[in-house]
Formats: sequence, structure tokens, C-alpha cells
Amino acid sequence: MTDPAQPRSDWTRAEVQGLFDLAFPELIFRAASVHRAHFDPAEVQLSQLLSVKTGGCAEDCGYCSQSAHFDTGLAASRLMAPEAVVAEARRAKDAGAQRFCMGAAWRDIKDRDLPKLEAMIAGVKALGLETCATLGMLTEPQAQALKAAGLDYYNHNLDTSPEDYARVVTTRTYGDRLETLDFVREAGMAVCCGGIVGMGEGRGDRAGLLHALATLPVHPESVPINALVPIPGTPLGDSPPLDPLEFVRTLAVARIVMPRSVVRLSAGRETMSRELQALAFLAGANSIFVGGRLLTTSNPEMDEDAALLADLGMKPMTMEARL
Ligand code: SAM
Ligand code: DTB
Ligand code: SF4
Repeated sequence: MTDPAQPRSDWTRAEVQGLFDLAFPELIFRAASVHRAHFDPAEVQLSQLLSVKTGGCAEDCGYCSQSAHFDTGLAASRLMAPEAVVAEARRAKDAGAQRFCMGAAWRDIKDRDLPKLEAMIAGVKALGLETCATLGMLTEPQAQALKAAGLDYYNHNLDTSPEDYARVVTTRTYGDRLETLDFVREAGMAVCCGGIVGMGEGRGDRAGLLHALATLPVHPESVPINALVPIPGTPLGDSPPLDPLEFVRTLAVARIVMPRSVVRLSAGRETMSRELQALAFLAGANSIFVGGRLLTTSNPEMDEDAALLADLGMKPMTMEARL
């Protein structure tokens, strides 16, 4: 019998679907068991996001406030100065964040922006923070340049199952996403790749997303699971809310199929109860975004999260546990 705590890349889609279909207590027990084989279940990594370039994006992601294709009332802005980004990162670190993720509303990176990006990444890294960026598609040389500047992780999500993708985005393909992920890997960066649930997809699509992630040649070291934050004016802004227990199931299956990855309880926490977040941690989630803002939407304030973690007897993840 294979050890359920050892990473495997040969999951079948039926196996992943079968995990979703387990009785809830059995699923959570298995996920919690796998979680403690690799992590301290009392630890959670605190990550802070910053939108370094907001709005006006050429892509048509049906969930996104920043697409130029939809009228969401969001004002677009230019790429921030590196010094301003580093100042925000210092504030985040002082408030308790261990990881800092820079996001840009771009379809892809333009070479002319590389010097600024390299400067901000180097400055954030120099503060002793783990660095992550999500800047759209990139080329192999661009991936190498970001790595050389000090970028630890690149975030690029698959979002949903391969067959559901065209319902959500039409301006790029699943294959485009996979190609960027390959370049990130080849450049020696860690991969941050996950998706969104609550976009009106079915359980089969949630299983399909996790199957796609867990059958990559190397599992993404970081797997953000976002609950859709509905944005008025976007095609998916009226999606019916997902059953919270199904959200927890998704986290639990992610934990089981990618046992060594950091599973991030990402967007959507503002509307989640403390009890639901506690269940999410029990199911193996071990990172949250902190600070009152995600990229363009709001998030619980740090003091609220600090109180939640204290009440649960949980603590920020140590540096050693992350590597
Ligand atoms: N433009 C880059 C890209 O899409 O790759 C990076 C920024 S993009 C905003 C990063 C990720 O945030 C998306 O891949 C998506 O998974 C998530 N996201 C965006 N809008 C969201 C929303 N309204 N609710 C939940 N997650 C969202
Ligand atoms: C990810 O998967 N979730 C974060 C991060 N990667 C960049 C972004 C969430 C964005 C939520 C919507 C917003 O604030 O615009
Ligand atoms: Fe652009 Fe990223 Fe938003 Fe898609 S998710 S519209 S690529 S900013």
C-alpha cells in the first residue's frame, strides 16, 4: 500500500473525484493526517498582496475587476515605483507578514518594465520576505531575469478544469498557462498555482482543476484556492455562492493530492465565518492573505485575523517550515 503522505503525480481523475465524494468526516480526517505528516498544523503562513499595476488588462477573465473588457468602475493605474512597493512591503513585514506578493493586471510582461520589476523584487527580498509575483504570461528569459532579481515564487493560476476554461476566459488557453508554468520551473523558481471556486462550475470541474495541478511533473509548492469574490459588472459577478462545505472539501482534496504544498485559503475570506476558516485549517489550509486589501477587493484586517489565530491557538509559520 502506498503511503498517502508521499507526493504522487499519477493521480487519476476518478481518484480525485472519489476523494471529493468521500463522507465529510472521512475526507477531513485523511486531509488532517496528511497535513501533519509534513507541517505543524498549528502554523499558518501570513502573506500580503499588493497590486503594483491596477486595471486596464487586455484579458477577459470573467471573474476579474481589472479586465478592460468589463465596466467594473475600477480606475486603472500605471506600474508603481520600486521605492513605493518596497515601502509597502516594509509596512507589511512590520505588521507580521512573512511573504509578499506583487500583482499586475497584465496579459504578459513587457521587457521595458523589467528594470522596475527587478528593482522592486530585489528590494522586497532584501527585507527578508519571501517574494512572489503574478504578472501574467512570461518568456523564458524574463523568468530567468526575475529569478536572478530574487523572486522565490511566480503565481500563475489554472483557475478551473481544462474543459471549463473557455467559459471563464477566451483570450488565452490552458496550454498558454501551462507554457508559462514550464518557463517558471525551468528558471528555478517555485510555482504558485491554484484556482477559483464558486464560479458556477461543478464538482467535476473542481476535481479537474486539482487533478491538473497534482499531475504536473512537480507539484506547485504553493496552491492558492480562491473563493470567488463576485464583482458587479463582470460576467461571473452573479454566480450563485458555493456551499461552504464544498469549499472545505476542495481544500481537503488539494491537501491530500499535494501533501507537501502550502495550500492557501486565499480570496473570499471576508465573507467566511470564523468557524468556516477553522474548518479550512483543519482540512489542511496553511496560509492566508493578511491586511485589509487583496489586489482590488477587501480582506479581513490584521487585528481580526490575529484574534482568530490566537483563539484557535495557531501561530505564524516559522521560516524553516517554509523551505
Ligand atoms: N494578471 C495576472 C494573471 O491573471 O495571471 C495576475 C493577477 S490575477 C488578479 C491573479 C489571480 O487572482 C487570478 O488568476 C485569479 O485566480 C485570482 N482572482 C482574480 N479575481 C478574483 C476574484 N474576483 N475572486 C477570486 N479570485 C480572483
Ligand atoms: C491568487 O490566487 N489569489 C490572489 C493572488 N493569487 C494574486 C489574488 C486574489 C484577488 C482577489 C480579487 C481582487 O482583490 O482583485
Ligand atoms: Fe488580467 Fe489577471 Fe484579471 Fe485576467 S485575472 S483580467 S489576466 S488581471
